[in-house]
Amino acid sequence: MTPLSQSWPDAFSARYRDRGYWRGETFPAMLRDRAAAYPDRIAITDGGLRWSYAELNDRARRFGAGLLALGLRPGDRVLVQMGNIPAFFPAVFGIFAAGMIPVYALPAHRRTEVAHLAETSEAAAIVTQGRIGGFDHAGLGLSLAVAHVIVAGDTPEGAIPMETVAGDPATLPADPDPQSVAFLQISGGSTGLPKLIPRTHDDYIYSLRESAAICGLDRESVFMATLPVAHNFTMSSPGTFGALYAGARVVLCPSPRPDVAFPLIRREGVTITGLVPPLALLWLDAAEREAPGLSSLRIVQVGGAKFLPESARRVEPLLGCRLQQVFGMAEGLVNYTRLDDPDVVVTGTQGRPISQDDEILILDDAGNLVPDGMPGNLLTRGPYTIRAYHAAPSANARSFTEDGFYRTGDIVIRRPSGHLVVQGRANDQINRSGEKISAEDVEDLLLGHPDVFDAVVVSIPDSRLGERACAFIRPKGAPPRPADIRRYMRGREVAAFKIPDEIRFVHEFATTAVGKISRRQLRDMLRDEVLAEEKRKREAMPR
Ligand code: OOB
Repeated sequence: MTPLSQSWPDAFSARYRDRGYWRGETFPAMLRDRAAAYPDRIAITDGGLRWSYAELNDRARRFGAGLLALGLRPGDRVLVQMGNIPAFFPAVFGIFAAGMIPVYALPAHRRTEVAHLAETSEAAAIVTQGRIGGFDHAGLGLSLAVAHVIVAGDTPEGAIPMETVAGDPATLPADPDPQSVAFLQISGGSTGLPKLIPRTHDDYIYSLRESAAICGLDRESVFMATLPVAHNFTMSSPGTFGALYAGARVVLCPSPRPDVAFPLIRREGVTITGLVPPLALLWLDAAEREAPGLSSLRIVQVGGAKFLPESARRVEPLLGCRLQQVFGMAEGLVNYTRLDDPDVVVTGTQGRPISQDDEILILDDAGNLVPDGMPGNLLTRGPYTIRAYHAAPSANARSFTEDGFYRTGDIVIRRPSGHLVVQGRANDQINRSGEKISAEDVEDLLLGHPDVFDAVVVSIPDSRLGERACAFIRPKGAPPRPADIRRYMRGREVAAFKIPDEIRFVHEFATTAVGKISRRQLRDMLRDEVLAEEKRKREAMPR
């Protein structure tokens, strides 16, 4: 097994410890301590079932011991693909308690992505659920090359029902080293399939403890997970883990639709939740039609993709609570607008970093610092930003500078107050409703189609999705139908969000005088063509 590590140079580690960021806390100890401090308070609910902190801790520990009884060993990697169901928490905290490493897949991931994650993490087991939104995840689990497939709920033949994975907590190992890797998150990335992000107990707990403080979470708070629980935003900004850290209650929302989410907020007295911009728009439109009466709600966070000021200004009047913008990344750095920031800052910026020790560099393409107010490439390093991906030497060489700064790929402007305004991406990543799509990954898939000679995928600004993907395809002969291309992609078992929203066929792609053009230039040219065409259409519309 390839060893896992994440380490900072000694001088940095010493500083982060001296300043009280890294306190030697670990996830197994965190849940145990909360269960001891307030055993009877509700930790997790889906609106029906309610687990207290003591019950969640017991379930997690028994499940962790059950993993050991199956023959898994501390250090083993366990893939987790679950939706917003209570079982996610005993699963993940059980894996922690057993000294094993959760690897988080998203519910939208299909065979291509999940098999890639299982393979690169060398997963020994997967914990999943029967179905999410009609898709057979247990079946997907069984098709993978992992030794154990554990399923919450309806369990097909050949898989292990989660409730039967139970052992004696006395067999659990001692708490892990706080500096060791706690889990593997996944990167959005701009090239190929997701990379694995090793986060340590110390660094991640710092980020969620501080996030909980910034959002004013305490034991009376009620955090609702509206977005997928396995995403970094929902997990730690402050997310479900930040809520558990604070001793608050976590409510799991099975669907982000207003007709499901609003009644749950009212019933459970939810005080804070997080959304991506397209969902925020959906909620705002629903609230405009009918006053939602969300009197308990104090904060709606919006992040994952750019939230435009026009929309941001609608949040407080329509939802009756404070807006908080969140600009973060699974690699580390998270920025928040603060609850007491002036309104223009809350609606017009994506926040400022969590930590005094988050170092921010904004550089032009030649690597020179740009002055405040000018757009540039955002680089960062700090007490909870990784220094390397897992087992990815060439990605690491591209994504990190020699002195350990992470190249985020985001173009931002810094205000003199330190608040950042996101302008876009430097590389070819499409941010579709907060789902990150690598243009290269989709082009690779399209090139596998027998009728496709070449393909170029570009992001187009979209009023509903933020950005949508448009594929330009040069066919080998007669162009196939767009529906054939879509069917082909589904057949390749990739996440549905990767299937281009728009497919156009072209005879050839532009070249320069010497007959060559970089894919980057080609994407820019094709995007400009679409934008010019949309502009012509808008202008031709009768007023
Ligand atoms: C969050 O994490 P990831 O890893 O899925 O995606 C990170 C990327 C950023 O590099 C940026 O390109 C984009 O998502 N992004 C935003 C944004 N928040 C994230 N772009 C514009 N405005 C924003 N507010 O998406 C994530 C992780 C933790 C907290 C929140 C979001």
